[in-house]
Amino acid sequence: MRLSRYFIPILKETPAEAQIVSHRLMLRAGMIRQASAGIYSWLPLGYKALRKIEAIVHDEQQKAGAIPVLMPTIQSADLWRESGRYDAYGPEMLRIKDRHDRDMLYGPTNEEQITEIAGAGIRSYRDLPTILYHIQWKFRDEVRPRFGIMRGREFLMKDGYSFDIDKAGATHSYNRMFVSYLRTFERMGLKAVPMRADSGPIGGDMTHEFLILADTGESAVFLDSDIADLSLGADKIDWEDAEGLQGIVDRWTSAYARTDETHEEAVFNAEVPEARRVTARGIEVGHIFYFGTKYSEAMNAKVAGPEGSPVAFESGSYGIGVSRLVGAIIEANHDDKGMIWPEAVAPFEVAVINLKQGDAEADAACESLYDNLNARGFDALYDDRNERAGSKFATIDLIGVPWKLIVGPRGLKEGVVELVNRRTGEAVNLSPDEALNRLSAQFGRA
Ligand code: 5CA
Repeated sequence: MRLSRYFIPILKETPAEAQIVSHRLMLRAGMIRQASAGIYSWLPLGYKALRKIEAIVHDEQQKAGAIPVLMPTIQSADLWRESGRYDAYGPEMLRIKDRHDRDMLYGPTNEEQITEIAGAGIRSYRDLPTILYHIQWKFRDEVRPRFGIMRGREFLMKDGYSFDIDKAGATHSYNRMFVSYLRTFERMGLKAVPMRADSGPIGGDMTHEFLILADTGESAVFLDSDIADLSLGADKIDWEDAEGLQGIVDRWTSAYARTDETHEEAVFNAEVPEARRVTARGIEVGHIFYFGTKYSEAMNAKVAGPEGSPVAFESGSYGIGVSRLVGAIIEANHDDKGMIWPEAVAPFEVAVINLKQGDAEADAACESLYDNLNARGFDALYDDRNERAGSKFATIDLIGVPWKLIVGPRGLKEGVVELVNRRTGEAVNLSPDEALNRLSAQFGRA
């Protein structure tokens, strides 16, 4: 993309209404624009970040065995009457009437919709497990939408739902999603800690929230520092190996990690040595939940069991806050100049900065680098504007491009361009070819 032709409506002033850094930076960098309270348009740069995050979520869901579908945003109230949640949901649900005076709603989640689909379509226990998911917009009429897209009223969620014949199968599905979430967040360059969540009226201990530690998080969290040091790494996962997955889940749930909803001070103090006790704040980016036959019983969604008689599905639901992740990643990756995108989710991976636009040699070198980056599969941004160098750096650093290729007449005389890392500030002079090869190696695109 050529910056001169792109649409990044950058704000000069820091918007007064934004209380947290991710909201401020997203507004300043022209990533989003508020349409009404808690409802945002995604402008080109924000939309690009959102799509990158979405692509990783899709990929990791499917690797773990989940199948993508797409359900509507508008649902029939009758479905929700079957589960009993139409009345129970309260004012957070946006209720709509169509022209025939039928009650409709803008979906806040899709348990009912998917249970109806599974009940109608899955015939035999032999077809299980089945995990279906979609990435779709949700609406919740939050009392206090705030922090930009972090707590919106309209937001993008990945919600998945598992269908099994018994508790053992449902546990395997739950563990698949648990491990898939660890991989998903790690791949985005995030440290997300699974924490025991509040299981509410359903009971049981199979519900976890995944939180990113950040000072601006909405939840207070209490954890054993040991868990923050865990990482999954690039180990190949055998998704069919129920015991192996259980082992990973056990390892990640053995140390104390809870939000204020489930925190017990006495247990914390007894289980965790003082030096390892961490009290912090966190942003909830995922929530997984086993709920057994709650919806399948209520909605009569059954499958032929091994003895032939119909058995209600054992299910769980698995959410990821896809749009919230954009904000969460910025909260965890920024400095006083702006955002610092992790390479895996960076809207632009490399910026070519022309220090002297209009200089024949500098222009030609930049065009060539830009073409080569595109040919090698990079998401490259060429700052070809007629601006001072300082203003170009300010823009590129604000939008957090992880690598800069700085090109000017002086360097070109020596045959070099400067390759600079946004996070470390480390800079090296290299020939254009060497710089391209260095980047290809860095991104594994050699
Ligand atoms: N049905 C279940 C799982 S599919 C469910 O809806 N869970 S949830 O309520 O926890 O939402 C899943 C994720 O969506 C949360 O972990 C959070 O990351 C994100 N989320 C929830 N509410 C909002 C909101 N108002 N704005 C942005 N993201 C949100």
